[in-house]
Amino acid sequence: RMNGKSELWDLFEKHFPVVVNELCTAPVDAGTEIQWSFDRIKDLLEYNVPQGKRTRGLTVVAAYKALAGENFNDESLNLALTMGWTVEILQASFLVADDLMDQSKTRRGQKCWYLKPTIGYQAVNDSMILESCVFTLLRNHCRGKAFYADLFDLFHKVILSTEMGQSLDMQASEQPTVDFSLFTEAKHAAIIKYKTAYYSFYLPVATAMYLVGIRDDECHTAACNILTKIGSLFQVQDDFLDCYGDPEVTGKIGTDIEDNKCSWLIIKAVQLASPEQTCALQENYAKKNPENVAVVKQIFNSLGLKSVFLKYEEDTYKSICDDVNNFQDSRIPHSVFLNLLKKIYKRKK
Ligand code: GPP
Ligand code: MG
Ligand code: MG
Ligand code: MG
Repeated sequence: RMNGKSELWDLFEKHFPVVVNELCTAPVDAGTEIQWSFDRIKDLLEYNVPQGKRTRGLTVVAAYKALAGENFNDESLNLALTMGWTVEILQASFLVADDLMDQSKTRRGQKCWYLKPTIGYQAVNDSMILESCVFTLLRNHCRGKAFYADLFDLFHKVILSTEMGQSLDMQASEQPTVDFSLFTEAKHAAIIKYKTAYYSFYLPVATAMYLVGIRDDECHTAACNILTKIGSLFQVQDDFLDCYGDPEVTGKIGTDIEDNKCSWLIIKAVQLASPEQTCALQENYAKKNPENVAVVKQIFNSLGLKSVFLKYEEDTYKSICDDVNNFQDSRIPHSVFLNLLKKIYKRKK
């Protein structure tokens, strides 16, 4: 394909309006007033859900295809497509709230939802609406099926993990003063595993596992260990791209330095900095002024953080490949993990 997109992408693309239609069709007895609210949800979904890379949603469908074997049929493929968009809607719910909390300006190449003139703090409610849409879709499509309770528990647990990770992330950054002693590797590892890895990598694959009836703890734990490792690498890349990514490509402008984030880059910088550089970092981190941000970026550059990151990315990639090779359960082909890993390795967006 010239545009690098797949048949799966087309199939998934076509399914989005089906999901929107389902979520935005008012019951026949709904009054005209609440009809307005349904129309608004349509705008909310169309602005915030389909513009991303769709990695999480496509992963549900690709993993379902890889795992289904003889269970594969059009009806269950349709369910996998719906669950793929369910995960993308959950992601949108997190991003709408995250951009407000991080005071970001752009997302996926457009203005953040909360910055739209008619939205503002309504974004809080809109994030909650998006989360409710997740459970509407689960109920509409899975109620009465053997895996309903498993999926319900999975989504609920993963949402709470993400929220706990987000609160660790916010707690570390909302300190009244800059205190790098709070930014430890262990804290960073917990932040990224909880705020990103579970929902971005374990959730899509676990959803596919439950859809095909793989529900034992041993298999879920083993898969989760590898998938959260991939997810943690993904968030380290996100931390790196916050400073070194091209906003034209990532679709977002970094805010980690301004926001006093416990990011991979600042942890590495503090480890490598001279006492003078540490002082300068302390004076210039967590300030909105572009001149302060520039000083921080200059120190990052002079410490060679780009190559430190590239080495980390390569070493982690290899270590995850070893983990996949040691993964024994034949119900999950190694390609499920390796395709994800390949997709994110050396990513620019
Ligand atoms: C990514 O952090 C983590 C999330 C988007 C999860 C948010 C969770 C909530 C419960 C709201 P980030 O701020 O580094 O992402 P980005 O760089 O995309 O803004
Ligand atoms: Mg953010
Ligand atoms: Mg954030
Ligand atoms: Mg980020």
